[in-house]
This record gives sequence, C-alpha cells and structure tokens, in this order.
Amino acid sequence: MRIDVLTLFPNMFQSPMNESMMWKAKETGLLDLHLHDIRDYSHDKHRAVDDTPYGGGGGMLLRADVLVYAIESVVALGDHQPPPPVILMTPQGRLFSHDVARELAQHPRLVLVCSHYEGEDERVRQLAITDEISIGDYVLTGGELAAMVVIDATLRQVGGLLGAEGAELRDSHADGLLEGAHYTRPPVFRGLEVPQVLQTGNHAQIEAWRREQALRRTWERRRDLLRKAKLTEAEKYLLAKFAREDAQRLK
Ligand code: 6GU
Repeated sequence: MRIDVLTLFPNMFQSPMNESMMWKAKETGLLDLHLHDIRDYSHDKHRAVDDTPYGGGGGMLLRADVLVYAIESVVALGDHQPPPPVILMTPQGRLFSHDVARELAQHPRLVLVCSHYEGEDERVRQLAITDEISIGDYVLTGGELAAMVVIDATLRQVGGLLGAEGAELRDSHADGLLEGAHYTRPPVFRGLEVPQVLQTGNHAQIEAWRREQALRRTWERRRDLLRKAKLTEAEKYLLAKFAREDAQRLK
C-alpha cells in the first residue's frame, strides 16, 4: 500500500514509522510511505503556509492556495485509477474505528493531510478532500499523531503484516468484542496461577473459555460494543448470566 502524508512536520514521523511493525512493513514492501512537507509547496519567499482568518477571531489558518496545490501535486505523483482517497485528519472528521481501518486497507493508495493551527481554509475541503477522519473526541495540536494511528491500524488489516496467519482476525474489536486475558510462563507468579483449562491442551475447551473471557471483559468494560457484536444463543445466555450475577451482587 502506498501512503502519501502531507505535513508541516515530516520529522515527527521518523521514529514511529521506523520501528517495530511499521519498519517491517516498509522492509517487506507492504508499506510505501512518502512524506511531503507542505512548506515546499509555498510560492512565498518566506515559505509561508498560513494566514489570519477573515472576520477575525485569532489563530492562523492553512491557506487554500498552498494546500490545494500541495495536495494536487502529490496526488499526481501516482497514476492510481481510481484516484486515491484524500483524507483530512481533523477532530471534525468521522470517527476512526476497526471498521474504518478495514475499509481503508482495501485501497492501494491513500493520501493523508495533516491539519494544523486553528485548521484550514474551508475551500481546501471543497476542492481537494474526499474524506475526513478523527481518532477521538479530544483535540490534538496537529493531525500527525492521528495520521500515524491511522497508518498503523490500517496496515494491521492489510494481509501479511502480522506473523501468525490471520492474527488480525483475533484482535480486539475484530469480532466486535474485546480480547480476554492471556498468559505465558511462569505457571505460578506471586501466587497467581495460570487458569487450569489453558494448561490442558483441550483446544475446544480453551476456545470456549477464551470466548467467555472476551465476552465477560466486554460486558464489564464496554457494554456498548455488545449491541453490535454477533453472538450465538449460548453467548446470549452467558450475558444473561452475567446480568444475574451483577444483580445478585447489588442485593
Ligand atoms: Cl485527526 N486531528 C487533530 N488535530 N485532533 C484530533 C484528531 C485529528 N482526532 C482527534 N483529535
């Protein structure tokens, strides 16, 4: 997958995109990452990219002429048909999620635009942006960290990055549930024992136990996710049991 990022701070990507899985993704050719400094597209002798807003109000905005020229130049570097989505990273965008990551992973190329300052001239959206993404309901000083979150989560959904075959299918959220507990050696640590069932080698039993743990954790922490999760009758029965246990505790 080719990803082009437009940013005022390309150096912010250096360490995060060159360690661990992102490094591996680049090494194996899964990720073809291109960083573009928006400032390089300014026609101004001071390389200015921002200006004060019409109507006042303070703060600075990215100029439409600079940013649209930058985006159109970068899109033209590839010859992908249809042209890639051009995604503005902004707290006003649609909320990023596992499902959005899977959707983005279907594209051979993405262009991510990192906003900064108080935002950008509205005409950038009208002329050059096809999608807007936010990674949560809080405001970051710029879109760079959000872009890195999107790149990481999206690449996880492109087959071949994770070592174990289909490991992405077992992630939290892949089936609408959080993951349950995991254990490795030692079998007893400070009096805490690895659950017996995991030490039996009975795979059917282990799978059932794991599913129940995932269900219990989701029930305890993110009940909102259960509304969308696909559950079997047996799992719905388990949820009813959790609810009864909660009710017992309250008595
Ligand atoms: Cl994508 N950008 C900024 N600046 N803040 C955010 C965000 C993006 N997502 C959540 N907060």
